[in-house]
Amino acid sequence: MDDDWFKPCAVVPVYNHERSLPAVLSTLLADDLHCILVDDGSSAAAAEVIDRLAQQQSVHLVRHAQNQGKGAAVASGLREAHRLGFSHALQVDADGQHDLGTVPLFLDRASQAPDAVICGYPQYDSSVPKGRLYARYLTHIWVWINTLSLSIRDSMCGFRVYPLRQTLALLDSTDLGKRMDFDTEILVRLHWRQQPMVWLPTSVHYPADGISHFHLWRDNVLISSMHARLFGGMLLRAPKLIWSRWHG
Ligand SMILES: Nc1nc2c(ncn2[C@@H]2O[C@H](COP(=O)(O)OP(=O)(O)OP(=O)(O)O)[C@@H](O)[C@H]2O)c(=O)[nH]1
Ligand SMILES: [Mg+2]
Repeated sequence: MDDDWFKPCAVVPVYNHERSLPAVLSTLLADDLHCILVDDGSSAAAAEVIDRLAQQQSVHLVRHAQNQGKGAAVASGLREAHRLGFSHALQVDADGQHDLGTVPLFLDRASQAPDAVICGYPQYDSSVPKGRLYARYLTHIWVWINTLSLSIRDSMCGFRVYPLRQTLALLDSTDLGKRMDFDTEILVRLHWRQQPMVWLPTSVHYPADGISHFHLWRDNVLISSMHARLFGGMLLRAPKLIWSRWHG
């Protein structure tokens, strides 16, 4: 892990999650990670907390003057990570839902498979809202169709390690969804590029007083149109996808 070429950092998109962010950040810093916080146009009160946290050593801040969406925030963070010379970025949500005890394992896997995206797939406890759980199945089915494969186990989990060179090559060549459609779209498009992926289970907990900014209507409409767009892309690539399935 301390090889010269392997330089991981963490990228944390933040939109008004100032209550849960301090604990997330201190866990990442305790793991010796540089952290890039992306304030995605948070409220003045949240921005104040973020500013204070960003004064610590090893913390970098990127700020969007206006809210643009989780995808846009992650993309800005990945670009900043690459600019700062990191090789990999662990993307973690700021809402404290993920078990950060597995961060060293995710990084270890990334150092062993440096071209791969290391993806968490969620293990929910009973705190998960059932509606959200069932809605994910619709996305799973679309992802299976749009990749002509079952290999993406979960495309929505906000806990993964991106290899930056390969990921930025994709970001520079395609306009990806800027909101909650991003997490799924980037994995499907990386799969189309035959990017290796490693899957690790990760616990997800919904705290009783947690704040979700998922907009039921807006985000579901965006997610549906993303699946439709990807369906068109899959049809164009179907011969190649089928070929690589049987010969790759
Ligand atoms: N929802 C949302 N989150 C954003 C935005 N910009 C950055 N984020 C961050 O993206 C991460 C995911 O946001 P959440 O609201 O937890 O969305 P989610 O995890 O898909 O939804 P839940 O399952 O309800 O938690 C958090 O770290 C947010 O702070 C935005 O515009 N909207
Ligand atoms: Mg969340």
